[in-house]
Amino acid sequence: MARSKIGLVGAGQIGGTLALLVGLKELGDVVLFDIVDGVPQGKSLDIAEASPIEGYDARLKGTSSYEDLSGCDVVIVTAGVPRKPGMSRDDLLGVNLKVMEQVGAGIAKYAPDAFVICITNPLDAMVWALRTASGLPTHKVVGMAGVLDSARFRYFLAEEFGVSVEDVTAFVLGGHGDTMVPLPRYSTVAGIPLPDLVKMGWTTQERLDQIIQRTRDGGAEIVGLLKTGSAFYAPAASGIAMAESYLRDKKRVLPCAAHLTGQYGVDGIYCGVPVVIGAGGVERVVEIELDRAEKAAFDRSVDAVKGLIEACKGIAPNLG
Ligand code: A3D
Repeated sequence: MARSKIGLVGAGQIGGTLALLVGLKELGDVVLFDIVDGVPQGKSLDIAEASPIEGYDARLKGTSSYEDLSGCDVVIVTAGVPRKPGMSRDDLLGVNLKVMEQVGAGIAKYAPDAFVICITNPLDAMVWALRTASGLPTHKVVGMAGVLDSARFRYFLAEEFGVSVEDVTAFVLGGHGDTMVPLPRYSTVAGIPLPDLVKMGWTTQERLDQIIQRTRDGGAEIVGLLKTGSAFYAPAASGIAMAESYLRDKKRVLPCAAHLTGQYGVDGIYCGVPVVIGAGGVERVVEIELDRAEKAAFDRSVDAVKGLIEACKGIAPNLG
């Protein structure tokens, strides 16, 4: 069977890490695309030269030509600019919207059958813009945010409890960023929900609230430490988990920014919800019951996403 072909649009910090992970996991051949000539070519060659040491077989090609995306099974988009200290994700809107229009047109022309994962911020608005600009079916275009947000939550919880990250599951809903909604009652250690762990004396409600806030601020914490650029190792690992679920038809249940058509009372926008990703793309949206407080928090998050999409339509009316 021919190897899968994975297009990575944006060869910056996340794009380069994605290419390395595709190699290490032998997910397929890589086309690394960027508008800055030399960068995708240089990174591809560097990663290819690591393959004899790590023992992976993959062809890697760096390019500035959209034509090279022809026949891609998966395209992961990180093109755009990342945050600098003091910037919110939303500050990136105008610049990255134009990038999504270009990238969407390139995907429509050369890789219309691909499963497309958007990582560019502000995520929930950019995945909407990318889907609209590309015209691809909504179940084939999805945004990465929840996998990263829940990984951060899981890591902090595992640290707090002194248990393996493998045994901690976490559930987050809503938009990426400050309005993200972690759901403690659906987050567990080996199946034991967090509120029960508080009752068992494993932690206190106060500590749990601090961890939730740290999760919400997870991106800013890294931006503040790095001072230039934003997180890239964990975001790349998150994108790869989604790509792998599609390519290997694993049908993993992952929190992703998915196009909603009435689920959770939301219609026509992208928002973070648990979905099943398999060979059919987004095969199912998992809709759980929310209590009153959770629904209110989710609705606030949805309103923030709607505001960003309206701003996009103001800047680029053709996307409306
Ligand atoms: P960076 O290292 O700057 O890479 C972005 C790359 O995009 C650069 O190499 C640019 O040359 C390239 N680029 C710019 N315009 C275009 C274009 N029109 N076509 C093709 N390539 C272009 O950034 P990064 O890799 O650190 O981050 C990439 C994006 O991911 C940013 O928007 C971040 O804010 C976002 N991000 C999202 C998350 C989420 O959880 C959603 C997490 C971390 C970063």
